[in-house]
Amino acid sequence: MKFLDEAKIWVKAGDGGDGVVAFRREKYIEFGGPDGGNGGRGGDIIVEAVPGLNTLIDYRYSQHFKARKGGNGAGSDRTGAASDDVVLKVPVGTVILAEDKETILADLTEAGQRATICKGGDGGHGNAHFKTSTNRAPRRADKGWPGEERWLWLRLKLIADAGLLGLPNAGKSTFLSVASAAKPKIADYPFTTLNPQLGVVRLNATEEFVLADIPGLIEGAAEGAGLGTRFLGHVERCAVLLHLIDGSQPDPVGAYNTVRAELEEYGAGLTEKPEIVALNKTDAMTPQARTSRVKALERATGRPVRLISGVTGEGVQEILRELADTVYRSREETAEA
Ligand SMILES: Nc1nc2c(ncn2[C@@H]2O[C@H](COP(=O)(O)OP(=O)(O)OP(=O)(O)O)[C@@H](O)[C@H]2O)c(=O)[nH]1
Ligand SMILES: [Mg+2]
Repeated sequence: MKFLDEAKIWVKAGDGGDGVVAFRREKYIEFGGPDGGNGGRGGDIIVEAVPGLNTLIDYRYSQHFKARKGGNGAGSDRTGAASDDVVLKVPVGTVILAEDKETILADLTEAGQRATICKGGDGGHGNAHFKTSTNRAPRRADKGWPGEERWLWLRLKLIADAGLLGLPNAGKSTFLSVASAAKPKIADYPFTTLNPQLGVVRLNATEEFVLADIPGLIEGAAEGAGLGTRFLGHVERCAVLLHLIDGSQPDPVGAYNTVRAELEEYGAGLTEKPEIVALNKTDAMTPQARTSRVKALERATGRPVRLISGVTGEGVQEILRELADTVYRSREETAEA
């Protein structure tokens, strides 16, 4: 299935049905009063997060959604039928933004969560409604009220507990493939990963968390170089970031700083998130390189640096444990807040 994490759509709620002018006409009853009914309500536009969807691709092909007009009123005080709401199904994690792409109308983070984005118009009053002691035969009936309409942006921010970061080729997808059952594409060229991928990491029968792999970042990503930073939206909700650095390359500190500078440029609080730093591909390093590169990285980052290898599995279980503990701690903090 193709992946799409942004879509612009136009929605319009149903107009209200019109009220009518009608008078009671029956044999033997003279001057039967007004009995024109009200119009029915137009349908709302509702957006609902549903499980099992993980892309907005459906909204690439179909971009206009309209709810039907409410039924018109009728004689004998009959109200028009309300029309059905239109429910747009989106993946869990979808943010609904106004046309300015900034104003958040709704953030659907749980399956089943719904938001009414446009309200249907009320039906117009029929002439029965305008009857008064001084005007017993009103000829006034109102048209239905228009339904709201607007342009919307749908933006998917995947819900993952932990996110993988690093330059292209750092070994992010390899790590995801050994930590979970996910089967991301892996290759020795940059930008192998073109779309975010999620995997469920199962530590044991009761402990699991969701890990996200996103395309690699390069210098200038925030200005659009490489695949840019747009995929960072998918790690915005993560409790912890795992920053992987290719230890088989000579300048791990430069690699670390490049990625951090892009996070800084992107904003959204990513640099304040808990980060675990790991020097990857230890299997491809000499013992001297291991020692000197870890030392250099620890000095530059001011924190401990893990040594791992996605290929041999060295250090992988330990780091998954550490990620899980950070995720649980953050879940507890959110629960308390
Ligand atoms: N020796 C060694 N090679 C590794 C290790 N992990 C990944 N690689 C290799 O490094 C290359 C890149 O790996 P990927 O997992 O595709 O890297 P990535 O970070 O997902 O790259 P992008 O998707 O392009 O950002 C592949 O050739 C992998 O086989 C490791 O632990 N040791
Ligand atoms: Mg990859």
